[in-house]
Amino acid sequence: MEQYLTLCKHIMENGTEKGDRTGTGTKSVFGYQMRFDLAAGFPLLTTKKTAFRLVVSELLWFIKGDTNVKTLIEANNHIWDEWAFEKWVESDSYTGPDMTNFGVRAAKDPDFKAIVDEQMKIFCTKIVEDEQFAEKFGDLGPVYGRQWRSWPAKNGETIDQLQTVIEQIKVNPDSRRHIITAWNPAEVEEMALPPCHAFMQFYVANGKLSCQLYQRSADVFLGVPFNIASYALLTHLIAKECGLEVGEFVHTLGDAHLYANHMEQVETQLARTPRSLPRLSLSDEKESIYDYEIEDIKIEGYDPHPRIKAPIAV
Ligand code: UFP
Repeated sequence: MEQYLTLCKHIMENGTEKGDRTGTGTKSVFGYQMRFDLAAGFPLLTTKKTAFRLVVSELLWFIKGDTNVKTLIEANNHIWDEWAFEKWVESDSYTGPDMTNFGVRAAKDPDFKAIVDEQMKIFCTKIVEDEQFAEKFGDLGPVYGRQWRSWPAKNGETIDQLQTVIEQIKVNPDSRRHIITAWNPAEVEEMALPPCHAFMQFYVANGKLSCQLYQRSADVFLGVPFNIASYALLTHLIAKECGLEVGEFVHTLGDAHLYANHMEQVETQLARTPRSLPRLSLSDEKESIYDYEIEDIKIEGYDPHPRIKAPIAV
């Protein structure tokens, strides 16, 4: 994963200081590309422990077309909590302490963070225990799952982009139209977070399936390691279903940034030496990409350096 460390160094050395929506401040470059040979090992970061189980449960959630955090919370995956929580605390139903700008405030003030954590716990419990609450506040709007599996078409029907791509890879592998886009301009306003990994294309040559992703906005310390693993996994799953080997994952970034409050963590990581990549192990019993459950997808031989904590910008 030298590619990833090179990107971090590149931003540290060449990035422009730039304000951003979250008010945190970043160092940023525009336009960058990394390539990962998926046959050479699974690209899960070894210079810090990265929670593969979260990658798996989130990807299966996308693949199944789900957009409600309930499924993730039940799988003990809390990566989307903040965005659903935000909708709740801004609504009339919320009666707890003031949560205005909770992300930025919690990052600066540990006492306030404890209050946020407590409200977040209440939120997660309600999502799991109260079906109506989950329906109202757990749904993130028409995010990835909806656009991948049921993009609303003009005639009132929906388009299953994922299924179309899989079918086309099987019958027409040479096509240059193996595209899935999550960026739906008509619905961006309704989404809790407009898609960051917005547009992907698949490519078949020499019996191998490759994938290129265009990611418009990339939190290089916290988000990107997940995004790489997620698309590598998606490529493996589609390749398996289509009877192909895996080729490359090409990761193209738009605004690639390091948040101002991640700099120390990045330095820690850059001082570490990468270790050999783990391998992916997929259950042989699943016929279709839609049948996988979390326990069917495992990573083997993963021996990373310890985890590095960093605050997330909401
Ligand atoms: N982000 C990622 N990867 C993701 C994801 C979010 O890096 O998969 F969902 C980061 C990028 C950015 C923030 O720092 O989240 C989104 O903010 P914005 O919409 O302002 O680009």
